[in-house]
Amino acid sequence: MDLGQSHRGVDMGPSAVRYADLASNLTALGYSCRDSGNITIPGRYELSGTSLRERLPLICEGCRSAYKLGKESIEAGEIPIFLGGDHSSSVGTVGGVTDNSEVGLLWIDAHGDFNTPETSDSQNVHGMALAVLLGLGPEELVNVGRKGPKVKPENVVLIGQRELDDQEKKLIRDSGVTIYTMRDVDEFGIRQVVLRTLDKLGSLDKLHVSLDLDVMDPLDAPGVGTPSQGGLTYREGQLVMEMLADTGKLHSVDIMEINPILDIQNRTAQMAVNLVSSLFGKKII
Ligand code: 4U7
Ligand code: MN
Ligand code: MN
Ligand code: MN
Repeated sequence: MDLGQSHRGVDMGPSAVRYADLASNLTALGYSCRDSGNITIPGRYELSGTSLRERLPLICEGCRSAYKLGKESIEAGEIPIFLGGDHSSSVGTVGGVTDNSEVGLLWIDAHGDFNTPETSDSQNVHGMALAVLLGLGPEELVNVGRKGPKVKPENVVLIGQRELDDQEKKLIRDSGVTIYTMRDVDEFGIRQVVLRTLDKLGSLDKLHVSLDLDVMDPLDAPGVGTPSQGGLTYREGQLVMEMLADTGKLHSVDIMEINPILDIQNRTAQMAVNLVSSLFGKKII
């Protein structure tokens, strides 16, 4: 899905990640891997405009499909990996994987995605996804899959932010979520940030990782629609994933916002595959 923002091409993210051999990397780690194909959004190419009002019903439709697939995958005992697409898809994916149980949510992103239609200058839904999951924003999106908020603020940790809008900052502060911005990464180091995150979510035995590739430094991961200087280095990203793998609590994963049109030789998709491999337990030695 590319409806949650304004650059075309992010709907090709899943193809780029498949091309970078996600499936065979997981198989090499000893997993069996099932690709359930793409979610199509009927009517997407007949859209005439870009207004939120016009796009919202289609975004809800896509999120409902993702919700259903996520719920079914969890019920089948799998660890679903959702390939975006823009980050608005996570309204569906996170909803689906939290249908049966309480799950800790890690939102790893250059941005907070905590806007509402009232605070957002861009009106892009990918910048509202986390707020929606906490119950703020358009009612039809908040109620995708099941009514109301999908996660509790005390179960949410954001990591890697460096670009927050003014009103968004206030919403984040008032919400009760935990946030470790790039300043925290600079001051404490990424290892300490992950340790504190795991401590905060320590009472939960399931973790959903929502990875927006724009959290990485755009010099390493140029294939994203909203790049932001000063991101995580490749090694920092790898350590986050390795430490999360060590918990044995991985429940589900989003790989979001890869735009192959803006990428250089599929570098960002390749990085995503390397990060996911570490998240699934790949070790250097
Ligand atoms: B992403 C932004 F204004 N905050 O709301 C907005 F800076 O999913 C960016 O994290 C949102 O990539 C980025 O449009 C959404 C902007
Ligand atoms: Mn995002
Ligand atoms: Mn982002
Ligand atoms: Mn983005």
